Amino acid sequence: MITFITGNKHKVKEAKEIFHNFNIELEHMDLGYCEPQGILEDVAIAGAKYASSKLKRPVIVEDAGLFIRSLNWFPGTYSSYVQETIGNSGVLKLMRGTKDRYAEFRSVIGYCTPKTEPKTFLGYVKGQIALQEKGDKGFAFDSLFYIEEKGKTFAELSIKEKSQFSHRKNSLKMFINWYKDNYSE
Ligand code: ITT
Repeated sequence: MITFITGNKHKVKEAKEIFHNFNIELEHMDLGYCEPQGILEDVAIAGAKYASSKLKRPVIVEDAGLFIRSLNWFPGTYSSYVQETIGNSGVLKLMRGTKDRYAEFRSVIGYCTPKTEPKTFLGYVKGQIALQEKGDKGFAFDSLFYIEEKGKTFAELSIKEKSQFSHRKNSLKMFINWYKDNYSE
């Protein structure tokens, strides 16, 4: 049994979809802890360590963000603050007239048990910042994140479709593979 610590209900839905095909039980808990600001890996390590020692059980946490190349990879670790302040329309304003619209979503899973040091797993997905928002599924930056091969934004995909190739799918898949190899009971 793994406990996923997050305050974001969308992440829980996506993680459940991804864990669904594997034989690992996932429960969800919101500890409401305050995240330190920093690179994704450090945030995930600190969160996983804190939660596993507090709950005395194995946990995963996730730190994710949107990284836009022409903005020097902003908002990155400031993604949730940017989402809450300027939002998607603010990001579109920052990108006005910009030709290079390459962006990545990155996700780092931090895993920790009370007896072991934290481990991290990084996954990402490549996309483009759309010229305008499209789609009403998903959350946060999803309506801005355009996937060329699909001809759609993340917000035009169902959770099932998004979870086949998302940053979250890629980081969780790495975690699950490692976990199965190391903890196959
Ligand atoms: P927890 O830390 O409690 O898990 P959070 O929402 O604060 O929840 P993060 O710090 O990992 O999560 O994520 C930062 C922000 O990045 C998040 O609030 C969204 O604005 C954005 N984000 C992350 N993954 C996303 C996704 O799949 N689709 C759209 N936006 C995403």
